[in-house]
Amino acid sequence: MALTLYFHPLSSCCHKVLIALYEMQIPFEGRLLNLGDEKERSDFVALWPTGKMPLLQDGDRVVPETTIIIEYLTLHHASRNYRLVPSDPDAGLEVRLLDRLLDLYVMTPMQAIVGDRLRTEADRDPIGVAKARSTLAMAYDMLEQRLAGRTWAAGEHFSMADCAAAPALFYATTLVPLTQAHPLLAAYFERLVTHPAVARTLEETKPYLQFYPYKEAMPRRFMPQAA
Ligand SMILES: N[C@@H](CCC(=O)N[C@@H](CS)C(=O)NCC(=O)O)C(=O)O
Repeated sequence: MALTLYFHPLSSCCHKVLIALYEMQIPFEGRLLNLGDEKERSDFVALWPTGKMPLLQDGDRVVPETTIIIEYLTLHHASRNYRLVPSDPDAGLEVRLLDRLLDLYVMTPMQAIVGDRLRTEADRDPIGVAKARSTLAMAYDMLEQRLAGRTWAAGEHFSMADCAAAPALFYATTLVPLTQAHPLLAAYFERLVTHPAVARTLEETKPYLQFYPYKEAMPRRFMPQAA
């Protein structure tokens, strides 16, 4: 039975798993979720109570959480040539560390800032947003140091950590831009966005970017009208 991925094309978390699927060349059926639709949301919550996407379904098995989905795909569906989590324990640990750092200190604050903009004025949380911005600045400095001598986030090979990095940085850099203090991170970002599995994901995102609340800060090359 085919793998099914419940996803939305604007969602950074969904991008993380889409990049992994494309990178490992694993066929799947995408099920576009509209969580604004009450019936769709309740059906989805019945499948997975947090209501968070993406969600992978493999026959009767429901696999949640981006990191676990990629670990699962690596274990059960990847060919030996496409391992996004290395089987060597120490190399695997470094990939998992970078994956955590990117999810917790780039993806999460980025989502907090974007989510805040979607609220009504009265419900906004300026202190939370300021904290999220300073977390992003801290994470950029931390990544700048980690990237010394590396091609990809965790070393020489494209890994799960890069699947996390690409969408997180794609949106985060529209909120807190990279500066001259981050030459390694800026060069890494360029490697990421031109990597085929990432470029394909970003290309598929283009038609939806008009709904991104900070679209005015998105570089033109990522927008649909760019040649
Ligand atoms: N830790 C989760 C985070 C998932 C998550 O936050 N998903 C967001 C989209 S990026 C979502 O489902 N948002 C919809 C909502 O919260 O209603 C993972 O890595 O899978």
